[in-house]
Amino acid sequence: MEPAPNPRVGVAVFVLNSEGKFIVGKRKGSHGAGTWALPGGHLEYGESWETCAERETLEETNLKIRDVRYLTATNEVFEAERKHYITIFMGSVCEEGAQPEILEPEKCEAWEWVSWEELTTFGKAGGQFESRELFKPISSLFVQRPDFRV
Ligand code: 8DG
Ligand code: MG
Ligand code: MG
Repeated sequence: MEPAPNPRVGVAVFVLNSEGKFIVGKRKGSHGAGTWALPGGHLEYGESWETCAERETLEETNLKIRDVRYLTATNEVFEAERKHYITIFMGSVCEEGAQPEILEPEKCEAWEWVSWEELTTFGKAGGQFESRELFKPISSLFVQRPDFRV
């Protein structure tokens, strides 16, 4: 058997607007395709969590964020893909009225603004977002950090 791969660090970003809504995107082309996730990506060598959050958000949405802060973290093993992630969830705000752009169309189908309450109804029968599936690390956030709120 192949040696076990090392855990990697993912940084996921809640980008909030003045209404307290944040951006979610439909993933494309990599693991979790078709599911909804936050802007974010892999922590690079030497980077702080804050810098990674700013860089990934800018690369993926063209939004400049501020008040970037640590919120919580999860530990997730994707057995089938033999991937293990520590995910650092960061909070931030964007400029009033700013809108996300799809800068990586090969990785993202759409960006949308949702509230925390709406996010928790993704995939729930009978709800407005019934047909939407959450990226697994986000469902894990609900399980591993049940008291967490943005
Ligand atoms: P990069 O090459 O730009 O560095 O990476 P990426 O292509 O943008 O990576 P990604 O898959 O978007 O994010 C890296 C990992 O971070 C992802 O595979 C698992 C973890 N992660 C979570 N939750 C979230 C989330 O809500 N959004 C994103 N984008 N990543 C997340 O655990
Ligand atoms: Mg990225
Ligand atoms: Mg990404």
